[in-house]
Amino acid sequence: MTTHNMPDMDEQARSILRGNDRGGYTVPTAGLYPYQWNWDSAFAAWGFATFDVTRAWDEIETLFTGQWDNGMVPHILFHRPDPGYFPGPDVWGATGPVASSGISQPPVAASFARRIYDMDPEGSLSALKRLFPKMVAWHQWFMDWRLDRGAVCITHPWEAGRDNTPDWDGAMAGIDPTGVGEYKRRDTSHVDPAMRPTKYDYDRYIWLVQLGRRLGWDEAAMLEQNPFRVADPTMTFILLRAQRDLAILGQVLGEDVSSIEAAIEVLVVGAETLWNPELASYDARDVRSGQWAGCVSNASFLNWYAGIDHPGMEAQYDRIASLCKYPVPSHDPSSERFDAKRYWRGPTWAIINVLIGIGLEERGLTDRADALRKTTADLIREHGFAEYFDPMTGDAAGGGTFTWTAAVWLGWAS
Ligand code: 2M8
Repeated sequence: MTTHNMPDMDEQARSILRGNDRGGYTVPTAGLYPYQWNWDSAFAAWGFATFDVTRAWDEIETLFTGQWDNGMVPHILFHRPDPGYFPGPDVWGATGPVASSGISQPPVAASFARRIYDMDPEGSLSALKRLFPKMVAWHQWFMDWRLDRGAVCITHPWEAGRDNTPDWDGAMAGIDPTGVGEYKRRDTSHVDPAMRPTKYDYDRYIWLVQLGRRLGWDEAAMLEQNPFRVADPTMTFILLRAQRDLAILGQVLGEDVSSIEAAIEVLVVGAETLWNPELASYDARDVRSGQWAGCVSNASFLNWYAGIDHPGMEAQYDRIASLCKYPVPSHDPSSERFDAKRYWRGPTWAIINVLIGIGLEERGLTDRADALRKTTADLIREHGFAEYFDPMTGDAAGGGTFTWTAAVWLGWAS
């Protein structure tokens, strides 16, 4: 086979972004995910910014057209109906300005806004001015409704973005999905079911959507009645980092950032409530039962990204990284719940690697940061722009031509 006609990796990544562009927003991958997803979009914006800053800001501005009156920015915006995805807008029954889901996702947008601003301050200023108050309102929604001892809680596994991670197994076992009814999944017609969540998981995902809908997506009612409430390292570390980045952007704009600074202090305290001393790691905490998840996940290592540290975390990182060829696995390979190809129960995700890599670098753990960047680049070069990867073999898994993997290539790995 000749390779001289193959477009180079940068060009492949750019053409994935262009190919997944639906006009003002980008789908994660055609077929499997035909809508605008919240954190995928922020990564997409960063990827676009490497060659088209205007398009980058359009992506984030389109995301914020879906913002609710209470500040929440939904995890999916259903701009155009598509029967290829379940559950669609009719199942969610949410009533925002754009048809949407009723839950949110990790708020990485402000952090990528800061990166994009740094790439082109002049070309970014007007969009940044429009977005700043909207980002403040979104972050405040988390502070108002989702804190437990200062850590950020999720009300649905989809909210953390790590859908079927073992982190939620305890809380999921507490849900009795009787009465969920018949429904037809679409994900397993797009990709190998062995790489997706099980029916046990989906029954509970849909049951939680039905509950939220019955409660009118009212946060006060959900706080009272939703059995699923887990303090989550993904949300806590990512919001903490996003608040720090937003405070810096606010200063650039000459805004008063004292309330953001106060929120940072609350979240720093909250992050420490996720330290599980027996596990010697950051962990998820089931707020309803008071139980630890007992899981070292890739989200556990977002502490450096959030600007916090704990003795023992470097050793924990080295242990996990030594257990597979392509770290960072989404679950501890030495655990019996590890499953190398099943989505968030083992596979390596380029988007989490970049966030961990940024944190390692900033913490001065440069050897680890360089090594992680190199193995992530090898993964993508050798196995393609996949949704996720088997951490042992590097095999591509899930969907292909994936937007956020292309964005990570352009922004960091290449
Ligand atoms: C996955 O989640 C969606 C539900 O939101 C799904 O499986 O249908 C997760 O990996 C999530 O983190 C991601 O944002 C989404 C789109 O890439 O897919």
